[in-house]
Amino acid sequence: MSFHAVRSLIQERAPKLILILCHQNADPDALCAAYVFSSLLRRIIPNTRIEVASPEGISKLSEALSDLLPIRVLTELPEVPADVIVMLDTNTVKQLGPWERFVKRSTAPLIVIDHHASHPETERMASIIICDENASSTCEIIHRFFDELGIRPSREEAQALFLGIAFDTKHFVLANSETFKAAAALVEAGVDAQKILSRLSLPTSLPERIARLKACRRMQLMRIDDWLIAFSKVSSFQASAARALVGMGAHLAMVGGQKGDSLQISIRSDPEFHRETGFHLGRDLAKPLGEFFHGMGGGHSTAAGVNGTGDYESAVKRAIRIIREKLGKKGPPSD
Ligand SMILES: [Mn+2]
Repeated sequence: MSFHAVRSLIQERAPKLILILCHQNADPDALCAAYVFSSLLRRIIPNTRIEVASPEGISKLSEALSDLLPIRVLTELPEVPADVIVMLDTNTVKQLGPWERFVKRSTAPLIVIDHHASHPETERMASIIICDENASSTCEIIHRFFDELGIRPSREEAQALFLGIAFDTKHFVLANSETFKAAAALVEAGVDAQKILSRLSLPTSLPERIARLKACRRMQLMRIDDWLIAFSKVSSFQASAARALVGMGAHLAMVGGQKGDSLQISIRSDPEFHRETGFHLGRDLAKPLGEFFHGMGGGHSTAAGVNGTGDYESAVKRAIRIIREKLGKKGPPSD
């Protein structure tokens, strides 16, 4: 599927309102993709109303980039129904939180553009899916649309695409050759790489530092073969805490948070673990955990998340079982 399919669908439908949705707490990749995709659509259908929306708002870092992203982001759904819905950087409707039901009920065609492993439920719902797991970011996919159309992004568009790509690749650490080609083209289009990269780091807040340190203190460590698996629990900043545990030496870290019955889990692994074992966090761990806890899970090979109903302790037990099974029960587990 390519951008031409998107263009045909939109031209056929002649929509009055196109609604572009980002996941909850929209990160720079989602938001930059939304900005550039909406401005690309404006070139094709200049008189159509296009709105960008993110349930419950965008991330702190995304907010800090607002001077580079001249768009309004709605945190409430528009008062009139959308004729076409676009979901960006979002592989399951669950990531839309309170808007999940709205998207499920809507009869408007759904277009999904994403770089996460696509979810069967999303595949059933979508009219068009442009999903490439090899792309570093949704922004890298959006950048390809310019090539397909034979047009160049403006400096503002190029800056936004560069931001999204740099963010999702952790400053190009996770980039592949295609990513670098895209980055080179964007620099060619006027991006000052150093200046843009400096915009991607925010000082770590005190609550986040505390969460990371608490996660270390509460950590349970286990060893399966030569792999070190860390589990911990904090009430917020689970993703940051999981990253911290991997940074300290865990091959895989799973950090959960529980509010009442609802369970939120972030999982991270280091690239070596994925390379050597083929263990894909999104597919092999987050997805089955999400199903087990009556919620949803998914993500990338080395970063994934789960939302569900249940308690943290049973999630850890379940996760250990899944990891052991997948790693082939090669060696005796130990503390
Ligand atoms: Mn992304």
